[in-house]
Amino acid sequence: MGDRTAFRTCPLCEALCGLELTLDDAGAVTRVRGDKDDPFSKGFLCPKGATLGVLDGDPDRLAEPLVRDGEAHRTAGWDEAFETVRRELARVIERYGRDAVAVYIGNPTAHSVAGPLYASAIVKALGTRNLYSASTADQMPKHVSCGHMFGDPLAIPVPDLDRTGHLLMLGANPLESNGSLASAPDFPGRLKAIRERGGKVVVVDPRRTRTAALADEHLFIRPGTDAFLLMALVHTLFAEDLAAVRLDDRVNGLDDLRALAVDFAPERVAAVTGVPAATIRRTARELAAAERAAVYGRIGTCTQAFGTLNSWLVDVLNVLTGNLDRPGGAMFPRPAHAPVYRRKKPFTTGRWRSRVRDLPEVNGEFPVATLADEIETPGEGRIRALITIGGNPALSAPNAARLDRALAGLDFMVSVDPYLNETTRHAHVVLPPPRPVQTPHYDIALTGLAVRDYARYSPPLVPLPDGRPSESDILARIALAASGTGGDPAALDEMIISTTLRKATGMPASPVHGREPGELRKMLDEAGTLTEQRLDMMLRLGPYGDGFGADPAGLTLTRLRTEHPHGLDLGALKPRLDEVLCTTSGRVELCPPTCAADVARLHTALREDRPPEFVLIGRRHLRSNNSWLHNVPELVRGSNTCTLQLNAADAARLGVAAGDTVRVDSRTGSLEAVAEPTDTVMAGVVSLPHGWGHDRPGTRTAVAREHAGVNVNAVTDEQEIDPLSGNAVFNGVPVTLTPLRT
Ligand SMILES: Nc1nc2c(c(=O)[nH]1)N[C@H]1C(S)=C(S)[C@@H](COP(=O)(O)OP(=O)(O)OC[C@H]3O[C@@H](n4cnc5c(=O)[nH]c(N)nc54)[C@H](O)[C@@H]3O)O[C@H]1N2
Ligand SMILES: Nc1nc2c(c(=O)[nH]1)N[C@H]1C(S)=C(S)[C@@H](COP(=O)(O)OP(=O)(O)OC[C@H]3O[C@@H](n4cnc5c(=O)[nH]c(N)nc54)[C@H](O)[C@@H]3O)O[C@H]1N2
Ligand code: SF4
Ligand SMILES: [Mo]
Repeated sequence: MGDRTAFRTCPLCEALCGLELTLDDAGAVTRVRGDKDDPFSKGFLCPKGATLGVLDGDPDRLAEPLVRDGEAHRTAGWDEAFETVRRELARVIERYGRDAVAVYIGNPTAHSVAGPLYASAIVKALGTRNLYSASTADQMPKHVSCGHMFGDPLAIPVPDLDRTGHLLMLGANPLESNGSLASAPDFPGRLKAIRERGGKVVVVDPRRTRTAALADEHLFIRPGTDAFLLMALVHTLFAEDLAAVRLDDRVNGLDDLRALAVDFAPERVAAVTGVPAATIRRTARELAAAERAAVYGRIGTCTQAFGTLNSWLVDVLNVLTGNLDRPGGAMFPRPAHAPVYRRKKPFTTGRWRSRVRDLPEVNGEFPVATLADEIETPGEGRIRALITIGGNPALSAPNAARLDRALAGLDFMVSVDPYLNETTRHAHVVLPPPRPVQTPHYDIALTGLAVRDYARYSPPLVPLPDGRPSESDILARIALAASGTGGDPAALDEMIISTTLRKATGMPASPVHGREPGELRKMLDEAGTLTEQRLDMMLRLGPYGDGFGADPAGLTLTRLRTEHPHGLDLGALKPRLDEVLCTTSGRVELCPPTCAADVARLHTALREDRPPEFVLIGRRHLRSNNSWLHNVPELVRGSNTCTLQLNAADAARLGVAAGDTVRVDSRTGSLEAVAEPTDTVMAGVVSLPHGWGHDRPGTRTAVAREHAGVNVNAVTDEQEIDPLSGNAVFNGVPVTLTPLRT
């Protein structure tokens, strides 16, 4: 046979790059290149994608389930593993009730087909309110602000990078992260192109990042103070009569917003933000004057105490400058698999509340910041069992050291994860998903955030050995175990398919209205596995779909796979506010009462501003990926290190030199890190990357252990959250520094 070439989407980050893989006879990946024929990524590849083969063949990747015997894990067969899950979940539910079982869903689940298609079935089958995910350590504020403004927490406008003439970017560093909540392969190239066509890029960040260095202008900002800056920009637009709302008849709350912003003149916020008043005014004027502009905020603006206010004000600026839903502005992607005819219920939060801290449910979830409370606090409804799916909260959650201890006390834990790591070492059963090349790929979550409408399906390149379940099978079998029925996972897919088709045929606006569900069901058979049939169904009901034959030229999974193996470009983003809006008023809520009420906290903070001497923020590295790529030798070389960056003048004052050890203390804990003085970090700010701390006993990641680093979340605080979204606060954590000479 010899080597063969195959194509697929990189599953590692949000950029959706196409890959060209070379595989040998045995199915091992021997080479990775960018797929030149992918219409979206056009051959772009980053260092992480380039090592997908190494990751795929990592000897530490689990091939079989593990079951815990005392403190150690042993290999087990799939039947034994699933039977243990069924038995132990049943035992906990019978003894303590359904809320005693919690689910934690981690980041890679947003990059898989299995996660979006099957994880909710597990939660439903359990009937638990204890759902947690990495979303409350990430983008939940954006869901909440979009939910309040547009009615749908998934209606997130993205910057129309390829057509904008002016980009104001806060708390994002796409030169390291490759972009987030804005899927754009070769994000750096797209930024350069803005400048090349005469546009302007402005970056707001407490560090002079690689992205800031590429931009026309970089504004240093004190961590956690973006809401003041954004309010002052809004203030200036009103005060100087620069607001040019284009969607006048579609917007509510303009006067309320103007009244709210009155108190935030640039002069009032200059000291707290560190941004001079004249710069704020100029920034507002330039934003208003630009013919096509977009404001974009990312993780730096979400993981702070004012996360929801920031996320809201970013889109307020897009509306006020006339740039929402317009080419070159901030636009709503139209993913091929999401039906547009479905009417959604207007967004609300707090339909139920958490037991210990009385926190509102948001998007059906509780904050990961309260997971340890719910495990540790005695009483009815206490969490006794946990299912983790592709997550490493023992490193990623705020005050992770506490959560790590809490996990050790669970009656039962099962993890769907390819590694025995800091989190899964606590699991009684570990169920490993197959290798990436054995896994189908379609970006259900991320194509809804892409800067062009785009679809690509990657079938598995290497077949699974007999009896080896796919990740979809694993999740479906957990769902069945949770429901107490056991049996054939196919029954779950059949149920979801028949429910969806029945609903679709009953909806007047759907392309299959009035048709016979049974006839449609048969048409899915040719798509392949049940997972593929479900994808086929979604595509055919979607905005570019064939409507089950209604539009013979439309999209099906088979067509996507056979006619577009390198992916299908569905064009630039299109104005579609009408399709998206589902507020009760039918308008964009520019000043939602919930957000307006939270502005009181800004006033309080402005009055009480006595900044701590040092605050901690995070950072990302191009060759890292949260906690789980540190086992790839090629990625943990060179500059990808877990150092404490601090301002060079601060370091000199403290007598700290490069390479010295510094102790970092906070309310919750303490850690020791190696100092890296630099003038890229502003005075009073220190920065540590997250996802490190691989020195725990009982893990099986040999390379990561040699590059252990320290866990920044030993000093972040689970009691500090953004109240509207429950999101964790990772940026702006007050810390003290103590030099420890080595
Ligand atoms: N290489 C790599 N890529 C990744 C990841 C990774 O770990 N490594 N993780 C992926 C994930 S899960 C996500 S969510 C995305 C995130 O994608 P990005 O949001 O682009 O992530 P970061 O690179 O952390 O950039 C955040 C920036 O916010 C700045 N910042 C910190 N505090 C503040 C503040 O208070 N205000 C402002 N304005 N800025 C602040 C930081 O200095 C940092 O430069 O990246 C994804 N891509
Ligand atoms: N201090 C601080 N903390 C942070 C952040 C920060 O900026 N600063 N960022 C936060 C953000 S944005 C995020 S998204 C979270 C991430 O938090 P988590 O999602 O909890 O953590 P990850 O490190 O992404 O863990 C991924 C896990 O999934 C497993 N995995 C990899 N591939 C697969 C797969 O195909 N299937 C399955 N089932 N599992 C797989 C890995 O082995 C690993 O155990 O961290 C948050 N924590
Ligand atoms: S940018 Fe992201 S999607 Fe593209 S190759 Fe790198 S890790 Fe993969
Ligand atoms: Mo994230």
